[in-house]
Amino acid sequence: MIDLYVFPPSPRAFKVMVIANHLGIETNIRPLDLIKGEQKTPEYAALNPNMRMPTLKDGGYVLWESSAIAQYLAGKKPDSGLFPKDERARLDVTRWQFWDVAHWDPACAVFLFENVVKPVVLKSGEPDPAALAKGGENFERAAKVLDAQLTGKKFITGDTPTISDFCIAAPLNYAEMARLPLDPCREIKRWYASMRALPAWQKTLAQCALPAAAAA
Ligand SMILES: N[C@@H](CCC(=O)N[C@@H](CS)C(=O)NCC(=O)O)C(=O)O
Repeated sequence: MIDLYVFPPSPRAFKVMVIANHLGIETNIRPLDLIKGEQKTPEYAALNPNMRMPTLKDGGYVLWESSAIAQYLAGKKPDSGLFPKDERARLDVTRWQFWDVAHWDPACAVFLFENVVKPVVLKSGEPDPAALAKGGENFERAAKVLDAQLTGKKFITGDTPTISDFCIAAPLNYAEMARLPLDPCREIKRWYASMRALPAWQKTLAQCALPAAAAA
């Protein structure tokens, strides 16, 4: 069975867990407590030299980076449509995954860190207004692009969800707590609600002990 090393409260853990659940792939969840520093043990560092999660282990095969793990899981069910076979359709999904890593994930991460991790999880201080102002500019710029892309489409690349939808929607579980500035983004809110309604999404929220009520 596939082992997934994850810190379940993290959106990057959620990304890979929800995709596995949506595809009906059974996984062995290996929780790593980042607060206790469990990612820094020599055993884990041997699997993932970044000492970050998530990491996948399938027999002797080890893979880290959540977006690559998403592709690997989708490859186990090639007919699911989550990572299309057609080259251009596949590149469209890959393009949005790169956009996630380059723009969306870092923009959301500032809000998650300043408004959730720092004051609530680490209790290490108040949110930094300068970081939030800069983060806000980056978030609005990226959110505008995503909102426009979703206009007239059910999902990011068309009528059916792909791994890019799962990856990009994952941080929105924290929209309210992290105070993501989503007010002008009607399409993002509509699309996120449809992702959240998926049975696999609800199952994963429960697995990660996140609230089941809509947050965006
Ligand atoms: N680009 C990586 C990012 C992984 C990452 O930064 N994980 C964080 C938690 S969200 C982590 O494990 N941090 C532990 C640490 O910094 O010690 C991915 O998507 O897999």
